[in-house]
Amino acid sequence: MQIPQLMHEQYVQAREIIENAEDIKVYSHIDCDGICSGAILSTILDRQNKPHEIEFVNLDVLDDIELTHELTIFSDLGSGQNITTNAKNGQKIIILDHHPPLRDLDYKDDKDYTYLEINPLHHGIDGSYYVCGGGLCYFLAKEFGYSDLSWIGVLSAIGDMQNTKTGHFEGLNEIIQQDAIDGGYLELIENDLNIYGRNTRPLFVALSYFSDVKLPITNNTTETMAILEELGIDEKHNRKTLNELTMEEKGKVFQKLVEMISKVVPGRYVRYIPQLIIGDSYTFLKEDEESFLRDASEFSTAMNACGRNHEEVVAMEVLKGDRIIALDELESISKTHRYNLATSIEKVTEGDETKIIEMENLQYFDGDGIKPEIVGTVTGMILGHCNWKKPIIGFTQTDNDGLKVSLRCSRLLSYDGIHFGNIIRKIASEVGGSGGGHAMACGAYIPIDKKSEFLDRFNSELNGKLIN
Ligand SMILES: [Mn+2]
Repeated sequence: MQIPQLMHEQYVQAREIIENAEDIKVYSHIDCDGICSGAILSTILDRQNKPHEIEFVNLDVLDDIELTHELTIFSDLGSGQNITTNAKNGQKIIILDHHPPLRDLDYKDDKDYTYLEINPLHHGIDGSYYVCGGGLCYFLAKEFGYSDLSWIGVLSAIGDMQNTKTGHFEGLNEIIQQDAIDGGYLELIENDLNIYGRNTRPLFVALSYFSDVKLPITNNTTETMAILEELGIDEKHNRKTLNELTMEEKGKVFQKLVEMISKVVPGRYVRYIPQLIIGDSYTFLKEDEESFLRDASEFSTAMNACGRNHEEVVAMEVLKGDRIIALDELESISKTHRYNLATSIEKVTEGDETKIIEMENLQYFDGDGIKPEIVGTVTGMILGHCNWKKPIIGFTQTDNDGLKVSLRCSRLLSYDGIHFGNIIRKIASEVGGSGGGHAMACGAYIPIDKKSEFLDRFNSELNGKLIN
């Protein structure tokens, strides 16, 4: 895939607008993709000697926002919000977003302010799998000649789960990936053994987090150690990481996992097993060998940890190159974040067995006291403690007396064609809330008194759709 001609012309225009602006504000989203977008834009502006303000925000603060600068740039958000309501004569707006746009490509015509929206969906390019916010910002950087930022574009796409459908990057993401490889920033190993924590977690720990299917090794390091011993890998449990394994050793682990998973999944799921444990791995070659920044998945987790704790600027400074002060802060934020996750998970899984309630087609828990920002991550981690054949839904109360709902499920269910993001959007709106997201990781906000109606409707919606 190439950048369409019209889209390329938009990038040329965006560059001109930026070169001619002196008073600039950037709004970006609070997740890994948004933080990467902000870091790329901020680097462009620094290199162009353009003083600028940058703010990471939730989508809900954007509607009818007051524009207070000569040029306002929105990245990884803006397309779906009413950001032009208060645009004044002579102001300039640039949007770089991959979410469904409210406004058409010709919206800019006959306005007394400058409006430029770069959105792949205006050009027939899928924004879920072919390019995300950070990628769109990278192409702007490339227009300025800053191809060295390609690796941040790759990181944003990992964080945005753009490769979940096929396990590989496609479309415009493939161009970014190639730029990063050509520049010597990225090593891509296709069809590598894909287990989270390849660089920092001892393999026996990393394997114990396997939760797409409940295996003997799930949450059981005694069992993972026994298996590695059986395979003749890391026999002394000397905390070898996946990265330190030879290809032959990785092959043995792969075989063993296939064998274990085959025993517990129904026949129709067997063909999806390799997808669960094989995938492309991404290594950032400029990072220290032992650093958690070296593996793209681990790097993106750290970015998200910052987003969940309103420390996006720390994450952005690390991306922009500060590997001293900001990196220290990033490590301490990640550590606190992991502690908060662990204590939240304990609350739900330990002691009273009845906290995870199973219905016919789903299971749920009340995460009272769990911060809304982390309930999604917690829900995903609880999947390893319950029935993988059904989705798990976590609830927690928000500040304004609503309920935040998070859903996670085994990747096997999404490979089988269920898109929970679409289902949760429908059910949430039926009970007066709103929601959406990915096939296997999504969420919603609903009125607090609608919880049981939401659960009943969701449960019926899934009739006949899950594994029996
Ligand atoms: Mn995004």
